[in-house]
This record gives sequence, C-alpha cells and structure tokens, in this order.
Amino acid sequence: MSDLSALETTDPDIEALIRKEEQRQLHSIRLIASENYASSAVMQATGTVLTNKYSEGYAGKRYYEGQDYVDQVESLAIERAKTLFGAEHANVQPYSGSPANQAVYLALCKPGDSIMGMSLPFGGHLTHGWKVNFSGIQYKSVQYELHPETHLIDLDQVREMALEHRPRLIWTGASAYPRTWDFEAFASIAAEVDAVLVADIAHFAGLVVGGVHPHPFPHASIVTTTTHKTLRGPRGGMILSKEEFARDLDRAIFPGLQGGPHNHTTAAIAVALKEASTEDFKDYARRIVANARALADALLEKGFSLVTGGTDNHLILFDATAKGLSGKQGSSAMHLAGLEANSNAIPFDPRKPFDPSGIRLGSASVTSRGMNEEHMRQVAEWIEQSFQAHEDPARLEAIRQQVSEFCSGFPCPGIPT
Ligand code: DSN
Repeated sequence: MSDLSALETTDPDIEALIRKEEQRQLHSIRLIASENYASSAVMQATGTVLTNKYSEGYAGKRYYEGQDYVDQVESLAIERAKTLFGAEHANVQPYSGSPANQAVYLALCKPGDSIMGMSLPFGGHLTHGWKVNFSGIQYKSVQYELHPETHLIDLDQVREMALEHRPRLIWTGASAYPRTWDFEAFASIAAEVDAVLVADIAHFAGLVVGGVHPHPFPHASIVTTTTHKTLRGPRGGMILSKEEFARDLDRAIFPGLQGGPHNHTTAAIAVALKEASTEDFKDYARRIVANARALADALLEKGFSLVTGGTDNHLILFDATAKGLSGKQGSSAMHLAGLEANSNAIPFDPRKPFDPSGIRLGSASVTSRGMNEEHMRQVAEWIEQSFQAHEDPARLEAIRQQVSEFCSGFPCPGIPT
C-alpha cells in the first residue's frame, strides 16, 4: 500500500477514496488500452516540491527567479526525449496529448486552413479534426476512414482526399486502430500535396521506443505523444520535431497556449524516459505485442469478431454485437466481473457513440504486471464467461472473485505491497 499517512490525517475522505482506487487497480484486470501502471520512481517524482514552482518560459529564459534546479530537470527530460526518439527537438511542457496537438495547429495553421486526420468513429482522436472538437470547428477538416472490407487504412483514399483538399497538415496515429502505421507511405502523400506530416503516437510511443512499431522519424516532421500510455510515465505530453519547426512549436506551447509547465510532471517524464531507454523496457514492449496477439488469438478461437482479424500492436477492437451484446452491455458485464475495458465504435458502426457496437482492449497494464501469453488465454476465458453471464449478477460476482484472486499473484508497479 502507498504511504498516505499525511493525507489520512488531513483529509481521510480523499485518502479513503484513493485507497479504494488502489485496491480496484490491484484486484482488477485493467484492459483499457490507454492506461498503465507508472513505476514507483515515476510516482515519487510527481509528488515532490517541484509542484510548488512556477517556471514560465524555457530553460535559461524564464520569467521568474529560482529556476536553478527546474532548468536542469527540464533540460534532462528534453535531452532524454531527443535521444530516445531520435528527435532534433523536444518540448516536454504540454499538459497532455490534446494541448500538444493544439500547439501543432497553432504553430502551423490559420483558422480555416484544411487539415486531414482519421475520423474518430474509425479510430482517430478527437483532436485530429473531429467535428465537435476545436480542430473540427476552427479548421476545414477532411477525415479519412478505413477500407470498407478490410477495415485497414486505405492509402488510395487518403491520397485522393489529400490531392483534392491539399491539407496544410496530415495526421497519422489513432486511439483505436489495431495495426501499425506506414509512415513512409503517408510521407510520400504529404510530399505530393506539400502538407506537413504529423504523427500522434500517444497510444504506441512505448512500442516505438521498444522497437516493435515502425518509427515515425524521419518520415513525419512532427511527433506528438502522451507520456502515460504504453510509454508508462506520468500524465503528460510531449512534442518531438525536426529543428525547422522547433521555434514555432515552442512558442505555440508558451506563450501561445499554456502558462507555467508542471515541473513535477516534467521530472516524472524524465524518469520515465530513463526507464524507457533500458533493455527491460524493450522486453516489456515486445511482451505487450505478444500478449495482445495471444489475447486476440484466444478470442478468435472463442468466436469473437475482431476488427481487421487481429492486432499488430497493444490494442484489440471487437464487435460485441456479434456475441449478442452492445458494446456498453459487454463492457458493463466485464466490469462487474473485474475486467476493465471501454465500449468503442467499430468501423462503419450503425450504433450511437454512447452505446456503440465494439469493445476496445489493450495489453499494456497486464504486461506491466508480468502477465504472459498463457495468462491471456485465461483472460479471454473470463471475457467470454462475463458475456455469457451478463444477466446473472451472482455469476459475474463469482468471476470477479476469481479475477481478484488471480490478480494477487501479479504485483502492480507503483503500488507497494
Ligand atoms: N482517452 C484516450 C484513449 O483512451 O485513447 C485518448 O486520449
């Protein structure tokens, strides 16, 4: 258990809720594809005196005094990010992925410019031009979808749309696409229409640095990412880029969009980047993909219908309606059985966004706990059982107890036992 003694004295209500969440994370199988377990070292860095300091500006050019150590922390994070990702420039100040992406627009586009990204119901992110997001409201957004039969990226469609609309920037990367990205092919389309290629690798940044997903550089000019998904750091964001975009991107983050950087997060990002540069991390990245494939194979054997028929990364998307439940019904049943996932649209989904047809799974958290491919068969078994028991609370509770007992054998990074 984490040391929450001061909190227990000051605010037992919040302490009790955090303690319950800690137990929930210990005793459930967390399959939400964007979540993970940050290490104790990352967690410690986030809870430090760095939270007390304001540091508007960049190292060596701050607006307030007292930056002796903060400058060093941020410079270390930047150097580690550049080395790890092979980037010419890094900005580690974005509060998270959405502000990082917003900064890319601010640096490159004027309101009304054409931009292009994958449509949200097909797996793209809100900030890649979806209509209710600032990116779809302020810019003329053109959204590519997926091939109607294979549900893979249709590069012919992407190229045709790019030629017709000549976007200022083209986004690659997604939140619910179970395959890898061909950045080279996108770069050639971007070059044809004189667009800037941007890769949002938030979901698979850990796989990129682990060497099990194609690298966006040198094909993309700008790369954005969150730091807490497969990369396994604190909640935060980063922008990596070629030198020619450095000044505009830095100015877009500060003073364009943000004030003081969250120095405690910057320190924790630096720690996570150090962890991500180890051989252990490469092994973890390889095991994430192996576990996702094992889980996908086990689900396929049980008759689940997987979008694209499988996975190449950390993520699986399946059509719950093929098993007789909506996405929400399925994810609710799984939740009661101790298996956390989220309902998700599938390509060409006829259902509404709040109760779509699909469920998205991810293998990063279970991999961080040390579960392996054999354990993924058991997870698939419980997913199937929870679907079958969706109207039987007692059976779901019995599964939940088995799941909880099983989880006791797998320590969680960041949660002392
Ligand atoms: N909310 C994240 C996800 O779950 O994929 C994207 O920002």
